[in-house]
Amino acid sequence: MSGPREAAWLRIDVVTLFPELFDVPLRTSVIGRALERGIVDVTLHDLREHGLGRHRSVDDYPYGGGAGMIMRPEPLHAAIEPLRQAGAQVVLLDPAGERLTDPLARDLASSGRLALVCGRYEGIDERVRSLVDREVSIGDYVLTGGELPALVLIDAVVRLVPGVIEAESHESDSFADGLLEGPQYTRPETFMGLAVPPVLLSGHHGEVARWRRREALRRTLRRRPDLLVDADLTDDDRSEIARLMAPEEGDSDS
Ligand code: 4FD
Repeated sequence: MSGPREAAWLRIDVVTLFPELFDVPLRTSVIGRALERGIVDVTLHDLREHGLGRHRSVDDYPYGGGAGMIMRPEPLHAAIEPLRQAGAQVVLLDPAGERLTDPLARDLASSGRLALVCGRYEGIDERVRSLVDREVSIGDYVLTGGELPALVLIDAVVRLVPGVIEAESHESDSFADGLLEGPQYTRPETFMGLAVPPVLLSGHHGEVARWRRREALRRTLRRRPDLLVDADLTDDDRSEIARLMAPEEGDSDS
């Protein structure tokens, strides 16, 4: 039985011209459940409500000429300022921002209150950057708006809020310790002639843990050796990596 709930662990305000883009993703699955349970709260703010003049205009032509339209600063300022006043950390989704990584997601998840600002058109007036605390990019590609990046950020962050999923599920995530996750299996024991590694059926928890660690190291070494520089590695891990790097050893690309 759930009595009256205290304040959500994380409040997220979203400023967007297309609040409807958030409806289905936020109602579905893990995120939908976290919102329903009140662990997280998301409030959508339609930027059009702060549009200028009879046409509620939010964009204009670029000074100096050029293609496309630029978002004007006044509507964004009007939408953002009350959220900052309320204590939100203000984040602009922008291809030129700091890359969203696992550590950044964990940092944002513990911030208490976020305001996500979604741009559209060919960009935003440069002066809007001085209204935000940080600029975040989900990767090196350009999208038609910041809404999908905001949803990616919300998904990455909400699942890390305590109580949303079992802690074990994200403590073993790829990236949680700076390594890729190794292979995982469920039934059947043999699929298309491919058997589950016997150690996983052995019931030896210690051996299973050691095997998983070795496979995580192997996969990271083969696929993302760049991650090993900053990974949390023990001396045993380092010996294992040396062994995997020796010619003829553990030479599978998985
Ligand atoms: N890679 C990303 C974020 C936003 C976006 C926009 C300035 C363009 C990709 C501000 C320029 C917003 C990303 C909207 N595309 N497009 O995270």
